[in-house]
Amino acid sequence: MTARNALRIALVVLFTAIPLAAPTAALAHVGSADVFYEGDAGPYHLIVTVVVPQVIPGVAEVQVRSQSNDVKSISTSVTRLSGPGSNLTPVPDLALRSPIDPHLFTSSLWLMEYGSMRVRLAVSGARGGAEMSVPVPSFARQMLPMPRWLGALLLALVTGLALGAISIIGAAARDSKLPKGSPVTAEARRSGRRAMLVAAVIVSMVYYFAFVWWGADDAQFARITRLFKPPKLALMLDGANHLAIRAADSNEPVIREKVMPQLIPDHGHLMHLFMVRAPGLDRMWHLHPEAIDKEGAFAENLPSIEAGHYQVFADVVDKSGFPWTLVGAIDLPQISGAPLSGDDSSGRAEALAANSSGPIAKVSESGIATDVLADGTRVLWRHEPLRAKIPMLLQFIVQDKNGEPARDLEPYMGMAAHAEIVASDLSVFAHIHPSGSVPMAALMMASADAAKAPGAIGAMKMPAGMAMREMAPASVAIAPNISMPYGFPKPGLYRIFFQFKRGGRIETAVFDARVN
Ligand SMILES: [Cu+2]
Repeated sequence: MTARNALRIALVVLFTAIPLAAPTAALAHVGSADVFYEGDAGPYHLIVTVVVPQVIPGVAEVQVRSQSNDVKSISTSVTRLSGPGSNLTPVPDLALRSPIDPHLFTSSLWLMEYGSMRVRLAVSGARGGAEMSVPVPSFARQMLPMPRWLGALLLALVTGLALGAISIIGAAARDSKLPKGSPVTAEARRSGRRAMLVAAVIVSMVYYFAFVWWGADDAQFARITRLFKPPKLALMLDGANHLAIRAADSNEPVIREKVMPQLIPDHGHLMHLFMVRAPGLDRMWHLHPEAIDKEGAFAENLPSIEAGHYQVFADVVDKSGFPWTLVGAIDLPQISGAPLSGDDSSGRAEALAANSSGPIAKVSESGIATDVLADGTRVLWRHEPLRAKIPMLLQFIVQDKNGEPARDLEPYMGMAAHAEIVASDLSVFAHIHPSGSVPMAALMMASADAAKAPGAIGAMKMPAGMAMREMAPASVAIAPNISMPYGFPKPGLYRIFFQFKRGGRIETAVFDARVN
């Protein structure tokens, strides 16, 4: 397989230079594969973006922005997030400091394996050395098709090679026993033809097995690529408000057999279920179904929900720390259920005019959008011009009804805030926090491991905005300025549901964004 892999890598290198067709939907959030993270490596506050490749093996681009002037150098490496090999650090790559912006460091890392990986950063600077790990789900988003011209070229080369080999063997058998300068005898000609026949049979066999091998490898790669498409949800309303939730039978068996039965809690819940009414995105429910068996089936007693067609996203994290978003849809009648309780929440807004070309409501010229909630709470969203594929900080400010900074914010499921970002055509769904797009469960695995890893310098600090319930009582003060690192994956219209907890109540502000 080494030669084959070498060929595949060579082809990957060749093809990544060729512009690709529109990327297909990918999980770990739907259609939003890149990783955004904000946190501390020891004394250094960093914002990290990992642009993941379309195919594996492939090159991930790592960008690190330091908030202080005292970072001297950053080196990066990739290991598994957990399990065998997770503590074996390969030789790190020194990240390049941008000549234009001394706070910006970049490096390119090969992602060779599928699954739950992490990028390790070793920082050195005026305040000593420190380490940080950023979990990165590694998966192929698509199979690169072989261009016809390349297939034809390779076939021509291979045929020429085969014919050349056969004729060389034939000529050798015909001429090698003849004395120098003597004419070719009939006997020599016959032995030449025999040798060519034997050579043809051997070469055909070699080629046959090579093609079988190629086909099997290709099918395996296709299977893995398919596996990492967002799995489908099977949703069924049984009874007045009882929603049964499980992975659909049409998924790869791995999803039902390995992923769903072995989930780990993220923000204290095994599943975060987001139901968004389509096409207007005017109602959003963020619920936490209970696991009802060990096979990965879940159920939720729905609250009162208005009738409509709902797009459903279920965020789960498997035991390797890999985040999956299962996707489904269901038509619901008017449902009357229990009031929301616990961490469950909902948001509502005017329908999003999906194809409106005019300015989007609530986004003012100055780049500050304001949403005033029912109780007078004001939420401001300050943003730079919104451009696709550019890492940015989404900055939110929560104010009381008098416009003063809110002083009574509490952690909501351990975080300062949560934001769900949905594209108007539902092709993108991302669930982010002040620490970024990485699930908290994976972060905990990465930081727990880094703290106990031999040679770890300095204790891991908590990622930005993270306040674990175990460590922080609900009364922990949360600053009213909350920022989240994110990059919109493509141009278009998006709706952002910004969720936070204030005075014991979970609130949801809604913002619309046109990304160019
Ligand atoms: Cu969240």
